[in-house]
Amino acid sequence: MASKLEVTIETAVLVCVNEDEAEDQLVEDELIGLCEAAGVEPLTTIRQRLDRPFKGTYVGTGKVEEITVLAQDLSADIVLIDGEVSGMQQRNLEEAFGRRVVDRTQLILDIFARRARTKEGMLQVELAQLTYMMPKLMSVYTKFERQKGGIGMRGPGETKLETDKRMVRDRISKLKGDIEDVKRVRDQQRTSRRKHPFPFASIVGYTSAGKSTLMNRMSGTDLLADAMPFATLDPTTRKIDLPDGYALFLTDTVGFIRNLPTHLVAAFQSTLEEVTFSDFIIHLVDISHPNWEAQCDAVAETLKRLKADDKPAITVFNKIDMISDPSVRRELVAEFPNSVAISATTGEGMNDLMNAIRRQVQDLLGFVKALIPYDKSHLLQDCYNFGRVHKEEYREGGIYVEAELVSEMRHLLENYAI
Ligand SMILES: Nc1nc2c(ncn2[C@@H]2O[C@H](COP(=O)(O)OP(=O)(O)OP(=O)(O)O)[C@@H](O)[C@H]2O)c(=O)[nH]1
Ligand SMILES: [Mg+2]
Repeated sequence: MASKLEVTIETAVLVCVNEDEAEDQLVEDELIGLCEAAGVEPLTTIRQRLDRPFKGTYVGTGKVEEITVLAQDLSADIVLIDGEVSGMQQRNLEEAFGRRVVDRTQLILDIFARRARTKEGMLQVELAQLTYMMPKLMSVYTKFERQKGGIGMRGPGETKLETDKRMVRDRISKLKGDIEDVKRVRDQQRTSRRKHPFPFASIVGYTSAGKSTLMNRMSGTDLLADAMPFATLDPTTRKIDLPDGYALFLTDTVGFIRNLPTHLVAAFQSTLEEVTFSDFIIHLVDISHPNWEAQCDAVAETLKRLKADDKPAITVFNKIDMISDPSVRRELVAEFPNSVAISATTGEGMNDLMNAIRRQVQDLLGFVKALIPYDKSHLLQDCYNFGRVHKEEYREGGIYVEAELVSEMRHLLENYAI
């Protein structure tokens, strides 16, 4: 890991474009949080209220001038735009500002690049970066061609563009191949876990909601939990024992954010599959955050993009230690179906959460009565290992069991069911 001293800090003028005045501070705070995580030092923030960005320069002409002067006065290294900027807009703005322009997607990709530790993480980040940069690259070249275009110049320009395009494309397809290999390993792991018929659940939530803190509390892991956004990149799965002999596999994974870049979701498909393959979802909400409702919406939106929005979900209001008024949590829990309130830090409410999860697991289990032939008696052991056995009797035709089992295990007993 690079030491703090080696990290170069770039200074930035931040540009926030949003419609709703009430959200100004929250939008700015979130961008500042992302800056900290990316090693960017914010100097000042400029705002423009727009319902949609200008086509050519993202912000209006007046704003472009204002930013140019300010960036010059403050000797900012970069101008950071809180949105997705097209290649053409980026080029126009860089020309006007006389300095580099970085957009929100690039900033988030940069944080992911810093956080990536595993091979899978690094491959996914590089793929996301290249697919995001590709069209911008094209736009830069297009301009180059236009400038140098004309008799005698077109050939070399095009050749260089073609070569570079091919190089990026080759690298993208190589990355996709490598990710496919890593994905195969992950699929195998998942299949082998599926042989243990415990249900699967994922903790999802807005970044910094406390997912890793909760995972650490529930499973005794020592995952990095940090106030900075995107502390977690790679998913971790652990078996969790529940009250009354139930159990499940629980995954802590990457956090969501509003306007999560599309390229990131696409490149992180194999990581996010942990969510897609879950039997149910534990949606963790940071109730101490002033914008928690909008954060919930952003999570719901992302789950929809992952086609995981129809899964059963438990809503878990976290950080209740920060809420002094106990009536607030009572009202919330009453208002939201299948919800509990906890503090992952102090452990308050953990019994309620464990019971809610147990109920969810119970819902996934089915009651089975079967007569297992004596030569298949290992199946009885499986029932004990992977479910809940209520009755066991040694009869003439075999072992009679009554048990609660997940569907995979019920399937194994199908032939002997009574
Ligand atoms: N007061 C309080 N702080 C909490 C609680 N749970 C988590 N935190 C803090 O919130 C911050 C984020 O916690 P994490 O567990 O890293 O959150 P995460 O959801 O895993 O975040 P990412 O992996 O970055 O998406 C840390 O500083 C935690 O100490 C809680 O119940 N109460
Ligand atoms: Mg985390």
